[in-house]
Amino acid sequence: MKFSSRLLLAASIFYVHSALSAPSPDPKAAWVRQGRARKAASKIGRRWSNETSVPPILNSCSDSDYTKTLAPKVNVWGGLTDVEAASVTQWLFAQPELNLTVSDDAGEWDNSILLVELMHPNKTDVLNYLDNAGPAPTRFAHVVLSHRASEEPTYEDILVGPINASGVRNGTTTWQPLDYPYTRKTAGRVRNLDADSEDTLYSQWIYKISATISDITLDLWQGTALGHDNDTLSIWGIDPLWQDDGRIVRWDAFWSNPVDQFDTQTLLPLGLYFRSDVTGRDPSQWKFEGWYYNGIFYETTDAFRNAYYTAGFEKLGVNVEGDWARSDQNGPVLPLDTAHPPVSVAPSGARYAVDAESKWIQWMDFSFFVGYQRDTGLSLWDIRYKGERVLYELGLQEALAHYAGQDPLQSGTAYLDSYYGFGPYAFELVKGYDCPAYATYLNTSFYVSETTHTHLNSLCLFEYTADYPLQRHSTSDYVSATKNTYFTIRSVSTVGNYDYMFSYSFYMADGSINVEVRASGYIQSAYYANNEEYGYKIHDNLSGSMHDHILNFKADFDILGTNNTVAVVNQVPVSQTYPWSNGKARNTMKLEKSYIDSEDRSRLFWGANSATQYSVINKDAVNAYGEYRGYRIAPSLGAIHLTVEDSSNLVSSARWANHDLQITKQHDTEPRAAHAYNNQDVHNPPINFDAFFNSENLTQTDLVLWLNLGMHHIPHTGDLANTVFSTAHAGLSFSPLNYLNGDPSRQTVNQVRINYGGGNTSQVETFGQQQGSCAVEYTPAEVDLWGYKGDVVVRKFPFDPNNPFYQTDGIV
Ligand SMILES: *[C@@H]1O[C@H](CO)[C@@H](O)[C@H](O)[C@H]1NC(C)=O
Ligand SMILES: *[C@@H]1O[C@H](CO)[C@@H](O)[C@H](O)[C@H]1NC(C)=O
Ligand SMILES: *[C@@H]1O[C@H](CO)[C@@H](O)[C@H](O)[C@H]1NC(C)=O
Ligand SMILES: *[C@@H]1O[C@H](CO)[C@@H](O)[C@H](O)[C@H]1NC(C)=O
Ligand SMILES: *[C@@H]1O[C@H](CO)[C@@H](O)[C@H](O)[C@H]1NC(C)=O
Ligand SMILES: *[C@@H]1O[C@H](CO)[C@@H](O)[C@H](O)[C@H]1NC(C)=O
Ligand SMILES: *[C@@H]1O[C@H](CO)[C@@H](O)[C@H](O)[C@H]1NC(C)=O
Ligand SMILES: *[C@@H]1O[C@H](CO)[C@@H](O)[C@H](O)[C@H]1NC(C)=O
Ligand SMILES: *[C@@H]1O[C@H](CO)[C@@H](O)[C@H](O)[C@H]1NC(C)=O
Ligand SMILES: *[C@@H]1O[C@H](CO)[C@@H](O)[C@H](O)[C@H]1NC(C)=O
Ligand SMILES: CC(=O)N[C@H]1CO[C@H](CO)[C@@H](O)[C@@H]1O
Ligand SMILES: [Cu+2]
Repeated sequence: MKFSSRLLLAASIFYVHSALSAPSPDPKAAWVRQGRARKAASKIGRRWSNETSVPPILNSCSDSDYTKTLAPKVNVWGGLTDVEAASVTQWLFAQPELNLTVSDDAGEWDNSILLVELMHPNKTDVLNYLDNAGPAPTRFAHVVLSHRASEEPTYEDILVGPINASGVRNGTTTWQPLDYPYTRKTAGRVRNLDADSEDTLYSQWIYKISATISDITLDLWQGTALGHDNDTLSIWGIDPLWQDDGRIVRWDAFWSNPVDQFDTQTLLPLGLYFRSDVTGRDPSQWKFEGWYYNGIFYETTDAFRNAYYTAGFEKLGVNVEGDWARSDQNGPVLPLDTAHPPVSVAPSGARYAVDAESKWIQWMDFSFFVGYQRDTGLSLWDIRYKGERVLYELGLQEALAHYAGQDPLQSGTAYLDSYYGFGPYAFELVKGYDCPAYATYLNTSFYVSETTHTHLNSLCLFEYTADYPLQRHSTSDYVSATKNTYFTIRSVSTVGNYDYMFSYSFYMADGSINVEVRASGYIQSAYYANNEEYGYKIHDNLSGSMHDHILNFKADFDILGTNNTVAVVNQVPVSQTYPWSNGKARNTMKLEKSYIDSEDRSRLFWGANSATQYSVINKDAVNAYGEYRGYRIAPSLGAIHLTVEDSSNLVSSARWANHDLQITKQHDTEPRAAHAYNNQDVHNPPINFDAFFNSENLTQTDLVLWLNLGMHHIPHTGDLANTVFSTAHAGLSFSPLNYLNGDPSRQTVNQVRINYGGGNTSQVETFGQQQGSCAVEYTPAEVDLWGYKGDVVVRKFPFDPNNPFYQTDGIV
């Protein structure tokens, strides 16, 4: 443990004022006075009516002191209740044809339950409920089964329902194969390439191959990978597996083990690779197919061994863990760096309302529901601005990390991370680091092995005031400026070596919504040899393996109704003659306006020089000046697509990755761009995004935008020990376009106009800002991090709601 005592920061108390409305002879004294009074008056847990027009009086410094509210409707994306999940689980075990074994007892030839979660209802039914006072959609559970009691193991998606708050309804609840949301119709089944346990794979295959050259591994690296406690090497390889010509082929590589708790393995490649054909479930039928070392492929172990023991064989160096690979403080302490840096505080407490149980959030003129799923983690639903729905759904679909290299391991790596899932890896946030200390934290849950794991404090909500104003203007007699305050909901998922931070931000100021993703954590590096064309040399024998991160987001816009159109406004250079130009052409520019009318023309790029504006508009909704009301869609940074064309690794499993933005007509049968098991059958994946494009008319109909964000990541020395969020960053912005008749930010009182002249100030206008301020003790700004707990687990079969326990290692 790094901390030797509880972090308690003593008692320097300072006072924060939100604003002053009038000149004060001794402002400091006034802050102190008001601060004390306000603090004494602070209350926890007020209720705020769902009518936004009733302004609550806020005057507390407490952190999670949000206003409690009640969602206007049931959150139909909010997940199963504990009772529902337990009931469905129990019911599944009672269905003899499913032939299920409890996960803890299941071996690699037994069927088991991988997932029980809420099936998202169809949009058609939800809109009827939200907008037409129809009934709440019938609830179903989405269940994933692992059929391993078979020579041809499969994953199987099924639907179980109807269910209600009491759970399954004996007699009426049934299960059915689920394939309506997938483009491939195989009764919800997709083959399972991972049915054999790691134990079998390693003990019966990988370690046996490693043993055939343990003399060489000892000689090269003073280590072995044999499955013994004293192993200092590990072996692992490509994802997805090669799936060509009906064969399943692995490439594996040797890596050094970390020598301490730091997760350094992906920085310690050793440069030796082997190929094996592992088609089928019988290891005796698997075939070893060769070694690759320093640019040479050896078809047999004998060939490799003979070469190795031949004089002149070049033995390459080792990557050795050191402080360069550890994320702790390292190097001389910078001037004054031990002093505490500035912190942000919320002197009036939270200015938002939350229904924590329903996960419905209201901030200023925005409101939305929060959804959460195993595959994709956080999603936002029914996002409204000034009472009107702007987006029905906004959320991650898939995250791809596509590597390249001269070696087969980097060349063969193209992680599709929803296979691992963003939900299970959204760990507890670090207060004061991942989010401001005063943020509100919510839990998220996911199902694994007949339990529900809850990641405590894994979503955060907070307001933040940017370090630059939203608006300002100076003249010779006044200056005006407006604070730039926004609201963010955030989660972080650590999928293996990488940490992805997802932030959705709302700007009261102008009504815009931003989507941001940042990446940190450990890179997957390459062995240096021969990889010059695929990265920089970043350590002794290490190459920063080039890769593209591409993350696909679904944005189901509904601008003033579901019938929308995508408008394109292109700024072009022209040579134009005007009635007043003496017959001479003037070199100038103008706008070319058009619409995306068909799925035949809806797979798009942002365009050169940022000269193309895309927006979602409603041709049946014009503003006071006759322009169509809409939202503009623009990249703010790193809105990129995959460099690799027709990837040999991915084949048809990530056809969403090669454009910047793509538009389809909304269908309940096309809810997601990718399936968690697309990597199990890349030639014929459960969801092939190409199949969404079938020439449908996109004029004034319900549209979905599929938007890619990412980074072309060529790691350099600064990626060691970890990639940093500041540069590995991408974002999109959705902003009102002729949507309102003016700039809505003029509504905020958090602006000032100062009239001045002749060296004097004659007026400070603060528009009725709360003079309120409160004493902020330093301690609450610095969180007590000894409350960090990890996951809490509740057993579902048998259902044992009263005995939760803490566990962090049973996560699949
Ligand atoms: C507020 O809640 C009440 C009671 O739940 C409901 O009748 C009313 O329609 C809601 N108002 C809005 C604006 O959602
Ligand atoms: C049920 O699964 C077991 C393994 O758990 C298997 O041995 C058995 O053959 C299966 N029964 C049927 C009817 O498929
Ligand atoms: C959702 O819509 C699809 C496609 O229309 C349909 O097959 C399916 O039964 C619907 N699901 C529910 C729960 O109504
Ligand atoms: C669930 O449905 C069953 C059967 O229709 C009904 O008896 C029960 O009251 C319902 N439970 C709830 C909480 O609505
Ligand atoms: C439904 O059946 C299960 C056993 O299959 C039983 O444990 C449960 O109590 C029943 N539920 C209802 C509401 O009858
Ligand atoms: C590692 O342990 C195995 C048995 O557990 C032993 O045979 C072997 O000699 C050990 N290797 C080294 C390098 O110590
Ligand atoms: C998160 O879970 C913990 C433990 O179950 C609970 O005490 C806490 O109230 C939950 N937080 C919220 C915001 O629901
Ligand atoms: C959308 O447009 C279609 C075709 O013009 C029309 O039939 C439908 O009623 C419209 N839908 C809505 C919700 O306005
Ligand atoms: C799409 O539908 C609109 C309105 O129904 C029609 O005017 C237009 O010609 C259609 N576009 C295409 C490409 O078929
Ligand atoms: C500004 O204030 C000073 C000092 O109070 C005063 O002497 C001067 O006349 C003022 N000037 C104007 C233009 O009001
Ligand atoms: C090719 C290369 O740069 N090899 C280096 C590997 O690392 C050792 C030190 O660990 C160096 O001595 C080698 O030159
Ligand atoms: Cu990266």
